[in-house]
Amino acid sequence: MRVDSHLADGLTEDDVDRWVPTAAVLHSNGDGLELAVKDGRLVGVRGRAGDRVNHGRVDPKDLYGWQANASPDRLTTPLVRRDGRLVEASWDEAMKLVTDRSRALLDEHGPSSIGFYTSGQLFCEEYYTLAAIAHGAIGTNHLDGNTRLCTATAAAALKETFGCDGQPGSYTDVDHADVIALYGHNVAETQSVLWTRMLDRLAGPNPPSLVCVDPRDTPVARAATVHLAPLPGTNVALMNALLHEIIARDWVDHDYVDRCTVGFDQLAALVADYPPERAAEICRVPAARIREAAALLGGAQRLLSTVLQGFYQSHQATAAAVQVNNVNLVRGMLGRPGCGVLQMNGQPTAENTRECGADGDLTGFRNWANDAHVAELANLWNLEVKQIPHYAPPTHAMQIFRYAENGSLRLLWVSATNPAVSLPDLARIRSILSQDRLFLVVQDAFLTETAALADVVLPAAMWGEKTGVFTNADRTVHLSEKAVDPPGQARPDLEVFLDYARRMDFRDRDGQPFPPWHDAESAFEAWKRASAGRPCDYTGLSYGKLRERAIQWPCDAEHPDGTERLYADGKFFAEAGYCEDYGRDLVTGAPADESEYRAFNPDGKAMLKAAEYLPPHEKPSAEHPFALITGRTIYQFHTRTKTGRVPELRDAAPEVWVEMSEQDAKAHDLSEGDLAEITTPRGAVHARVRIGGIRDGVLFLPFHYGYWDTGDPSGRDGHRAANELTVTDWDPVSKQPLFKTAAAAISRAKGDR
Ligand SMILES: Nc1nc2c(c(=O)[nH]1)N[C@H]1C(S)=C(S)[C@@H](COP(=O)(O)OP(=O)(O)OC[C@H]3O[C@@H](n4cnc5c(=O)[nH]c(N)nc54)[C@H](O)[C@@H]3O)O[C@H]1N2
Ligand SMILES: Nc1nc2c(c(=O)[nH]1)N[C@H]1C(S)=C(S)[C@@H](COP(=O)(O)OP(=O)(O)OC[C@H]3O[C@@H](n4cnc5c(=O)[nH]c(N)nc54)[C@H](O)[C@@H]3O)O[C@H]1N2
Ligand SMILES: [Mo]
Repeated sequence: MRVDSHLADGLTEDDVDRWVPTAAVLHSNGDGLELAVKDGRLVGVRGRAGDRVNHGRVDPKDLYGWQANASPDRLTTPLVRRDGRLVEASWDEAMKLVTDRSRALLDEHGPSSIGFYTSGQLFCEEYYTLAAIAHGAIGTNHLDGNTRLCTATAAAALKETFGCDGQPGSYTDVDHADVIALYGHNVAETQSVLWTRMLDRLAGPNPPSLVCVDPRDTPVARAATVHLAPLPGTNVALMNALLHEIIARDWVDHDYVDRCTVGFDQLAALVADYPPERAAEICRVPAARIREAAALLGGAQRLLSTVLQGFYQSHQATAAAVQVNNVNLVRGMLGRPGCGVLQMNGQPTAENTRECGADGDLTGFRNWANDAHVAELANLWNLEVKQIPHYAPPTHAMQIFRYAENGSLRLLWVSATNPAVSLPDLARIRSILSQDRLFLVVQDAFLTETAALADVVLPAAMWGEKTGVFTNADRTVHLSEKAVDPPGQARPDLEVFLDYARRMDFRDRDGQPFPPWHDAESAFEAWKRASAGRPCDYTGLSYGKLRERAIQWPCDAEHPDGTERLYADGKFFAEAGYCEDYGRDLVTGAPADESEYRAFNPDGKAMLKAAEYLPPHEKPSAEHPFALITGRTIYQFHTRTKTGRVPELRDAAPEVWVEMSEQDAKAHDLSEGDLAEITTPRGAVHARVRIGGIRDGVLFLPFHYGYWDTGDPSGRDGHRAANELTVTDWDPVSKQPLFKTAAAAISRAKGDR
């Protein structure tokens, strides 16, 4: 058994005072780790050999990333804006500004003038508390997470197919599958330990076949048996052709389809119109290659499918992701070892944002349109039903920013996310966040591009400095314990939210303080009660039990050791009275109501939903001839607030670049290393050219590079962040923004050569 570890220079394991159990927070894999502590400081990390997820292996970002906690520029005191400048203040002063403004807004404009934009990087206890405060105590519908940019489509695709969020598969499916299909998922760079698990299979006996769908020549594509490189934004056409072949050649498990699903006839009728030749034309992929891929999917005995941002950050995101569910369902490949779907998460704790209802759903995967679910929540919180908004689904992030732009939302509280770099169309986002009439609270560990625009900045304790649980993409729950004290006056997010609730004097129906919990463990116990009887049931877990090992939910009296795979018994969370959502039209996003849902799915089966392909809204043109996509590199995490402060990672990928094919580079007279200007109707970015590794007609920019380390964190004249170029637009079903479809031009930047 290999256990990866890294300790500060000159130290050995003998020097370490304590090892503190935790899990990785720089991706969604949930790798089990232990932090090394010496003299009250973090000095290293090692993998947990017995952990079900990583068996001791550690991703390069996790090996070095812990050093960011000790950065000299951590925020250590609250900051408040005075005469246009951010100056140091006490917690009392800062919180008084926040509570005074909250009270004034509640009195004058009501709860809808207040909104919260949170993260996929806090802990479960923190999201549950924030959901209780926003949806319960304040009664605003405006609470969402950056999970909207990340895994909103995973949740939506699971809801459309299974009636409810909840990952069907398990990572152990990697060990058993004979075909693994990866759709828009560069697992080698974004969940490298999961990739090593796949590499183990490829190097061992009976290696699986790999299908990779990605316009770039990623490490996954290079290892694949069949690599399909479609033009960006054409995933639905490709999926329909794959389903066409599977159905036309009758690679269908009819018994499973009859027993467990509804909608097969409609699906078969729609994909009948998508022979591989039609998709080949749309996607610019050889028809023969599509047939090869279909034959692998159709001949698989144990098929594992994974999906991520190449599908999710696209204009038909949910429609495409649902077709992957359909492939597994028509093949009867679910709920057995090696047969699974992983609608992937991205961020370490995105699963909890979703479960707790901090992201556009109600707590515990409850259905906002089901009055009984809302009443249940009101009873749980001991609040009046009318206190919990349920006139519409909780507001999605792009709409929250729209309300701020319009001026109906006057206080925006941003926690653990950096929208001034990560949202699309940054010039617009900066102008929304810098308005005078918007009171902006930013809770972060660093003075980010977003914090630089705030009225109040609250210094947060990070992972390693606070205790809580979080859940990875295959439902594995880890406990992450406090190892060291936070710097200066930085405080855990949970403490800040509870402090706000106490200062606001929120009360329940009996006049007791709300929320009634007071620390991480009491918040977890409250969350367990909220999850009871729901798909994400945590009632069988406790901090004590999680100290022994990580466990997959649902975990209750019936399943005290957790649950490896959902839907093994062919039963789904899809019964109309139980489901999380009544579903939507995959093309328009129009919601169905309860009676429509019951008519389509009277017995609570899995739903096969079909969708016509629609071309992207912004198509390449004479002026902007390229399809622009954006994404990640293995060494950096998001806006680099952590990885950019760690020399090993910062220097491994120090500056933004643009990838283009050799043929395209030649046609535009660009060579390796040239400084290019990439433009879209929104803005311009300057980046060095890298040639190769991508199909013709497509440009790729990593989105990690913002402005905090450029001398002017405001980014006002910025030409570095990929999101200067992206468009304000989203998938109609999941409302996830389109980071992977825009039309762009490229030319040599002025002054180069
Ligand atoms: N190193 C590193 N790891 C990370 C993160 C990080 O920032 N850095 N972030 C974490 C988070 S939050 C997330 S969400 C995940 C994201 O993990 P991934 O989704 O694996 O990463 P991305 O690079 O965003 O996109 C994946 C691939 O989609 C392809 N793609 C683009 N457009 C299309 C298209 O139209 N169709 C298809 N089929 N493919 C397309 C891109 O070429 C890219 O290789 O990574 C997690 N892990
Ligand atoms: N163009 C383009 N844009 C994208 C994407 C893309 O592929 N292309 N991907 C999208 C995706 S999938 C994602 S997930 C987003 C990520 O976008 P962001 O969420 O904006 O990225 P991060 O840099 O991770 O920001 C997290 C912030 O939380 C802070 N933080 C860390 N831990 C804590 C904590 O415990 N408490 C508090 N209060 N703060 C903490 C960090 O310092 C950091 O500032 O970007 C999205 N934007
Ligand atoms: Mo993400």
